[in-house]
Amino acid sequence: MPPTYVLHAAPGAASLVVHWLLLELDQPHELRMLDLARGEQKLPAYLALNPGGVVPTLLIDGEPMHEAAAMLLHLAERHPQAGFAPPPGDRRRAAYHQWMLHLANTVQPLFRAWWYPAEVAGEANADAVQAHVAPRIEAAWERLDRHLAAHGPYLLGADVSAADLYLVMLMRWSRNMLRPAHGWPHLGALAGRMKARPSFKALYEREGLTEWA
Ligand SMILES: N[C@@H](CCC(=O)N[C@@H](CS)C(=O)NCC(=O)O)C(=O)O
Repeated sequence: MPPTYVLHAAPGAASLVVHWLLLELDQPHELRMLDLARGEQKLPAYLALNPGGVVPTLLIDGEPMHEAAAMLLHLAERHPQAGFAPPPGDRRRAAYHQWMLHLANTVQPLFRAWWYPAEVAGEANADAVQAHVAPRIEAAWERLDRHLAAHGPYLLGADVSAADLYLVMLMRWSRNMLRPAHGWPHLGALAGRMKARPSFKALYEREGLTEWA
């Protein structure tokens, strides 16, 4: 029997959070690592699975799915016993959707602009784009930190959810910026707790990561 879940990924990329959730959910899966520097994500066979030419792509029983945030929502709901998503009717459900969508619509696209500034305004304006984006990322950390201070320690309060995994992946992406997210006290504390989970160690081992351990 082929595995139910096959994740097309690259070390530390947006696939990381999906990989992390699969580990947390204890779901058997196959990882197919792509070499982004060599452009494997733009090869025709991969574009047939993910027309955007980006990672991740998750095959579920052979059916491709794209968008990391959608995968988190779907996986957390498909395996409710692990408690990574408040079920329908739960009073925390609105906040869960709010933060998942905030991370997907607001924070992650800022990182896309940070990593690929030429996409926004051409190679000649890459520095200007980064200079403009960095304070917007910092403003996002400020807002999230204030939320955690008032309503934490996790995004939904007392219990961890898929949104926390997502937030910590995005925080990781800021590790080499002038003001990395972990410098905000409540965000730093959240990252510390999430990094202490056995799944984080397994994730790092499997993706061959060392930075920000
Ligand atoms: N919205 C997409 C964005 C995915 C994305 O931008 N992935 C990056 C890595 S973090 C990528 O594949 N970059 C290679 C490229 O754009 O060619 C998602 O969340 O799945």
